[in-house]
Amino acid sequence: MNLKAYLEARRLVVEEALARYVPTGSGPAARLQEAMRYSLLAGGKRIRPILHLATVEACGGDPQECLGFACALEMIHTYSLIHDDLPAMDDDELRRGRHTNHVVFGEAMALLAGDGLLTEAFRLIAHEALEKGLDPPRVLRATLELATAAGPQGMVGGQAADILSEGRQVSPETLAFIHTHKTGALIRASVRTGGILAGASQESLESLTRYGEALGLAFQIRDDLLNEEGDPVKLGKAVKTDQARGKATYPGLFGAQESRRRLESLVGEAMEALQSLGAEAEPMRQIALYMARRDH
Ligand code: GRG
Repeated sequence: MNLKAYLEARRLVVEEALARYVPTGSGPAARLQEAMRYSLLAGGKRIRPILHLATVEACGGDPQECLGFACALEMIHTYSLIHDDLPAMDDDELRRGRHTNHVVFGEAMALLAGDGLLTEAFRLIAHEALEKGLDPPRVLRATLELATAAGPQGMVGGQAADILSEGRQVSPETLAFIHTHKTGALIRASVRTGGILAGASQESLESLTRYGEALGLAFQIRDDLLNEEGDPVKLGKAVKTDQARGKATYPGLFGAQESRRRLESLVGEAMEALQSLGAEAEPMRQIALYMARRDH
């Protein structure tokens, strides 16, 4: 299969749905809607919704039914980027090749745009489930999984640990906590919720979990390496910022060579986890291989 064409086709489906689900607003709060759309529709790889839809298909589900859930994942991811870029956090001025949300809309509106996207994500899930008559226990399980991954037991907890570790020498255990929570949790959930909504068996869910966990960590290690040696134009954001801020990173703790070795071995683990799934899981396999070589 041609992964580039697959990713591009899926990206377009997601883009179109996102623009529809978060419409241009009117009235006194129209600026908020504009701020939400500014970051949400600023490009980005859309890897979380694409992973979700690929998993739904690999497990025999209907991706059309899960498009709302896929977009909710991207909305939560975008909220986290807006808040992460704020002066109180990483204080970044460039994201997805354009000025960060607070630079354009001001800090108060950027905070609210993040809040709006996070809340809207869960509203969208409930709305789509009712509208499409989805199986309530599956939707509830997937929603619980997503909320756990995004909240203090997942991404928010990882971000807190990351901030609390800035400028300190961290142990390999703390670094693993930061990576698996800050980035890994939402990627793992993108995969697992696809399986849950598609009605995957317990055995398949266990395989999906191993795949999602390996992929999540691989994604973050690649991100760390790109921050050290990537091209800021391709990345659409500044590089070498981790070291300057005293961030805990994989290459910082283990060196670039060991990071690359670990990345390759995680991709191998992800591929192995999919062995029990059939040909329908080919896009998931290709996405795992892409993780090790992505340049943005
Ligand atoms: C503020 C609650 C809160 C969490 C922030 C996402 C995040 C947690 C921090 C972003 C900082 C960062 C560089 C994390 C590393 C991995 C990551 C999430 C990179 C950005 O995701 P991509 O590469 O971005 O999928 P695009 O723009 O392609 O969507």
